[in-house]
Amino acid sequence: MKLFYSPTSPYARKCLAAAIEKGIEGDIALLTVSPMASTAELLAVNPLSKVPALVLPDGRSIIDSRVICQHIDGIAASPRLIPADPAARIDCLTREAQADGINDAAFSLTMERKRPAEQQSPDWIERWIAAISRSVAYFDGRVPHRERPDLGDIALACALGYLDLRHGALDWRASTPNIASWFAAISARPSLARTAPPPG
Ligand SMILES: N[C@@H](CCC(=O)N[C@@H](CS)C(=O)NCC(=O)O)C(=O)O
Repeated sequence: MKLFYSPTSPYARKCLAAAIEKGIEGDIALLTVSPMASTAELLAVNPLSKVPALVLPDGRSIIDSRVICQHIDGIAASPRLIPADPAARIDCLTREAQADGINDAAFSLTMERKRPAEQQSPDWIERWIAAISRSVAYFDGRVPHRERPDLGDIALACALGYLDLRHGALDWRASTPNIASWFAAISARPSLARTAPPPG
């Protein structure tokens, strides 16, 4: 399989970390691309020009990190990243969606702040920061105590890592000590340590 990947993308990191947790990363070749460059290779697999995108051995492509992670989880029976029990599954996927929502707001904020100052929207910036802050607080009140992380946990760790990478000034740990401790511990797992974004 080929994974269109960017080392700074929290969505792509989630997929690679999931593959490492499943023990199948050796089956995945990384193709590092900048989605903003919209190369012909990336557009051929994802007309949205977004990473991650996964190309299967038979040539089919899968886009969107949540769909890719479902595929990765189905490749090997264990460990399960998405629980089989219907209620636990929905809980896990909801936490993944919430964490990805942090990424959506944080990525929008990153791109907005790259625009000339006079073109930036203070209203949108305020809205994205508020969404991030509420979502981190949501997780602070629901600190996971699982023996093994599930996909929701991996997604959350990748989202918090992206906040550190791009939005350190938000100082998300200041009012969320519970999830900050959890994040410090889970970050030592090989799946997350090996996929940590490059500094800067
Ligand atoms: N919902 C998508 C979001 C992917 C996404 O937005 N990736 C960013 C990189 S972090 C991207 O490729 N952006 C390019 C663009 O928005 O044009 C997923 O979960 O895979």
